[in-house]
Amino acid sequence: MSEEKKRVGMIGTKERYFQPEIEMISAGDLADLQLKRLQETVANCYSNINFYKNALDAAGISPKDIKSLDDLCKLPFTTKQDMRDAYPFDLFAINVHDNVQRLHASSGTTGNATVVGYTQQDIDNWGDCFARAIAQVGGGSESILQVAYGYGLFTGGLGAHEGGIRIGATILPMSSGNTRRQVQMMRDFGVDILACTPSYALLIADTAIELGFDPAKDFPISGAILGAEPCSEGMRKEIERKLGVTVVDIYGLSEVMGPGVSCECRYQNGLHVAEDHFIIEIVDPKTLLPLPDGEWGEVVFTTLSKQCSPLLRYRTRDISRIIPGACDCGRTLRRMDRITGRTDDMLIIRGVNVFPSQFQQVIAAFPEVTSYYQIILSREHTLDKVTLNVETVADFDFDEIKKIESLQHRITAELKSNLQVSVDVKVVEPKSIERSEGKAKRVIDLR
Ligand code: DLL
Repeated sequence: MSEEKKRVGMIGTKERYFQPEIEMISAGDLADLQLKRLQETVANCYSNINFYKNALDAAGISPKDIKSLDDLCKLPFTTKQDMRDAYPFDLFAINVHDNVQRLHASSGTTGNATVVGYTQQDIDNWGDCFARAIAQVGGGSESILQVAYGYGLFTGGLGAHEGGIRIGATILPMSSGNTRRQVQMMRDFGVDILACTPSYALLIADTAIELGFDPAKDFPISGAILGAEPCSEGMRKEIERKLGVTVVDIYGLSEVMGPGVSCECRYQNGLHVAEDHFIIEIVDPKTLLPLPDGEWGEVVFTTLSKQCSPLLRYRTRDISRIIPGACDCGRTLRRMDRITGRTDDMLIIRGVNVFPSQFQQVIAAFPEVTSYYQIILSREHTLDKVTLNVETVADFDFDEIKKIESLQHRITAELKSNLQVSVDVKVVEPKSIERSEGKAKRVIDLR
């Protein structure tokens, strides 16, 4: 095996899902590929989607004006509201009765659902992106992949499933829920790769331990592909320790493609974006001007290969940055940092902007508490009040009031000094915070 391949961590038959022609593409070749695909995408949008024809006409741009990648910033943005307004199929470039193989939709809890269609080619590309993630944790055609993301309109389950098909793994399509059964099959079937949300991976690990197993020793599982919600470094380490796995963070969103838009490599130092399928930009959320590499802002994606639901400059509302420089793994696809929050789940606590994930980072430094936490927002007179419930580890002596008070006091002080916010910290008994089988509900707003 070449030194290069050793560095990217591919061994044996697993080499088959390392695609050096893409994953180690030169900057020049990538720019050529992206420009060609961008031109095709803009032409597809203009000819087949009224919304984009009108938006491009209004901006005075025609597809032939896209002569270089620098012209990207001339294109209009697309927002979630645009997608909602297009419900159900107005942003499709293909008639839903023609080559559209599958529909996915985001939950419509705050308005119409956003609906995305996939042709067979779109699904194959998606599978390709997820398969790269499976390879990152050492998976290959001989793997048994347990998919414990929810199946259905949510893209987690079927996205991971497509990755499993693409790489030729044996797929265990558990979906989420029935956690004891997840543990039993993980053990009995000799699962080596798990795909689910980080909070569910932790629940699976804790359930296995409760049932008397030590998955890190007793189970052959060795890799986990976790995403769909933020996961602090502390929580990642806890899952890695309890399950005996390498965890890679995978990112995606239903509007753009579901899981696989970007994914960490085993160096766990940022998520390599599938730049053959997407152009990433980081923009200032206020001015919407592109920001240089290294600066934090809103993540914007333009799709490059999607046939049914192409998107130009989709504003994700997620906050991240491009990590400057090359990754030690040798891949050249650029890396985005882990998502620190969203422009719209930002909490403003007495004038201070904080993201739920920042609470997670602070409590991760306290060995007395677990990674389960909940932020409760309420109103006292006219002021917002924030209570942070944190749960102690099982061997914490919960009868010692002094110990509880001291812990509460220390966490409160740490939050104050790190985040400049005053929070009522409430230490609660083990297992009293509701467990989640999908994305955890971290914030409860009672205001
Ligand atoms: O969560 C798709 C997905 C499924 C990604 C499985 C990864 C794994 P949505 O339900 O549309 O799609 O939610 C998308 O979830 O805009 C982020 O705010 C958040 N999110 C997704 N992945 C991550 C991640 C799926 N790795 C929204 N870290 C996105 C932090 C994430 N947040």
